[in-house]
Amino acid sequence: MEMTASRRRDFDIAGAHIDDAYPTRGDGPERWPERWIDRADPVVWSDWTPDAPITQDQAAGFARDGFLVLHNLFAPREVEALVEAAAQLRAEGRDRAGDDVVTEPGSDAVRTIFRLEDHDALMARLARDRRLAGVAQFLLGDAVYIHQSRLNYKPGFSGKEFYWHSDFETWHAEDGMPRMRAVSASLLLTDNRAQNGALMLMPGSHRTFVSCVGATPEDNHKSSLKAQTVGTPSPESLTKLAEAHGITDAEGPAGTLILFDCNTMHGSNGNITPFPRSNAFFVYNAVSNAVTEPFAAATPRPEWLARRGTPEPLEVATGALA
Ligand code: 6CS
Ligand code: FE
Repeated sequence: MEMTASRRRDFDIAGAHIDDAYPTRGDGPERWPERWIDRADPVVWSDWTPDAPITQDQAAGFARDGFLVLHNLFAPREVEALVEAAAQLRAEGRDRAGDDVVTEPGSDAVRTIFRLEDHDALMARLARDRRLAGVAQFLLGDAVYIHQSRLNYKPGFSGKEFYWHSDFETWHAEDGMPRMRAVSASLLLTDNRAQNGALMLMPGSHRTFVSCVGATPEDNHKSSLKAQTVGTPSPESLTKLAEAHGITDAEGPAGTLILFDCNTMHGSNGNITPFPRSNAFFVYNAVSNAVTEPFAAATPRPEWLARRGTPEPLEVATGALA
């Protein structure tokens, strides 16, 4: 099927017809105004049973809000080992300065490092842990793999904001993720408070897909990971969503786990406090939802941003990390 530069509608791959349930990033306001599309996918893809890795209330809360904050899942020594591994990765990242190391706008302070499980054994073990991957399998009702992972540092004094966005809108448009069957797990490695740029989420916003205006520029990720502009809702939409759903600060001490649906509207403020805000972030995608061709970009993003090809299901591990 012919793919136009900025967007693709329905298309066939190896005989399987894939339709675009969430068209976005049209060519311009006159031809493609911003629109709200009702979510066409379940939020929790499994029925709860007593052997589920989260309680029935937690599962219901995730379905209702599109996120769940879990405290005290990790022992202090596990958190210490992860903080140490993150510091090591950051030091190496500074020296490595590869494409998969993103710095803060206007400085060389490390903002994000990608593909944690490829660079550190403890992060690879964390990625498979039942408290993350096991919960993701339950929520997504399928075997899972890591679509993307990253260490987010929001340094003290200079950490910049992440503007409001739906991750799925980007993963659908630029990576080719067909449906809303992915969940992010953010493990806090420092205390995250509203004052130092903790994640803000709009509870319930995951049920609305905001189809954004504006075609995807070439190599968009080279700027969007520093400051995202394309694929973000208008101030009018964000106002309506915030008025309807409110805004929750996902705060907690190091070791807190935030799970959020791929389409929950979220963002975070800058950090001018002396206290860094850091988290290890794993995106779990259902094996049956493996990425295809981008739905609204001329070329797919690099592998360090989105795992491509036939996914290898993760084998869930139990027991202490360290
Ligand atoms: O573009 C992405 O894939 C990343 N960007 C943001 C701001 N959140 C999701 C994801 O890690
Ligand atoms: Fe995000």
